[in-house]
Amino acid sequence: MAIDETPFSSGSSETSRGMFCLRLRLWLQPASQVWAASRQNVHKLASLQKATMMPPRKLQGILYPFTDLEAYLDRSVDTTHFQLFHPSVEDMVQSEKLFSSSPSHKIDYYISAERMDHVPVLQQPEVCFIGRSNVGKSSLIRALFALTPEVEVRVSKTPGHTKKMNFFRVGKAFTVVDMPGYGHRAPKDFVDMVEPYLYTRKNLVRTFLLVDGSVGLQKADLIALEMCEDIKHPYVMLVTKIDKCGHGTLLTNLMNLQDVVKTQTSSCFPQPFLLSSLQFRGIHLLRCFICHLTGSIRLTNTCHT
Ligand SMILES: Nc1nc2c(ncn2[C@@H]2O[C@H](COP(=O)(O)OP(=O)(O)OP(=O)(O)O)[C@@H](O)[C@H]2O)c(=O)[nH]1
Ligand SMILES: [Mg+2]
Repeated sequence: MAIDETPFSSGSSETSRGMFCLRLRLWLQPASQVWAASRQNVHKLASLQKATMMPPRKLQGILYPFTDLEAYLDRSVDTTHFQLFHPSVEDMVQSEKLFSSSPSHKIDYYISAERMDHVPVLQQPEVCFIGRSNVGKSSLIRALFALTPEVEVRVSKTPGHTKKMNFFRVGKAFTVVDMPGYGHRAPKDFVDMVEPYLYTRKNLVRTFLLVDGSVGLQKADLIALEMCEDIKHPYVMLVTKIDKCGHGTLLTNLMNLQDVVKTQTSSCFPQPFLLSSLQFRGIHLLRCFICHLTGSIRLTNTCHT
């Protein structure tokens, strides 16, 4: 079945949005009923199938969070970079399957490591999540794995909760690593632990650097950014907790971040990803991006990564 290249281009009519939802439901029907059957107590927005029950405009904001902000931007602002990675919903459906556990594709917590010599040698591509304590790394990983609630990812209001590098296996496809945070109440050996990993990990395909969208870039974030630049390994900025502030604050913080990325970085992907783990906004898009980066899916749309 064919789909529009930009399923929710801004300014699309209610009719086309309605058609889109209908097509999406049709897609999701035959295969997904099987893999959705065993999911109890899963957040209703964790799966695309359930998300499509939302009104079209709301669904658009969940799948492509930037479209919600676009209306508040001056027309003179070039928004190309904010939508470089803009997969079709069909691609998101494919990615969702990778984030769903099955007997032939097990998703599980694998191991925790405190030092580099505890880190397992793995062949599959790996992605890791770094950022200040409390920025929402573990919550984000928990949202990514929400379709497999048996995989326990611990989160806490108290900064400095994650003390070790926690490895999660996604079948044979890739590994996800939750890192301890830096800054306030960071584990003492953060530098001994995380830096060597980032500098030497051979199978690391992407580092995700999280910043809190409700407070914007902090001094500690700029230090982390400098470290990522020094490593010269590709990384991506993720803007978390977008539900916590109004459009004005978020846009100011986002524009400031975009300016820093543009003027001070060379290894950073130009598109920051907007996320709310609480409301599942941007989670489907990020799942798809991870699957794309790790070579786990082939996109139907061309994109510029
Ligand atoms: N409103 C809102 N709160 C969030 C979001 N993501 C995380 N939080 C909250 O932020 C706090 C910290 O979340 P964690 O995921 O534990 O943060 P972390 O980055 O893993 O923290 P450390 O392990 O200490 O480095 C918790 O109280 C979460 O509920 C979000 O998208 N929106
Ligand atoms: Mg954590």
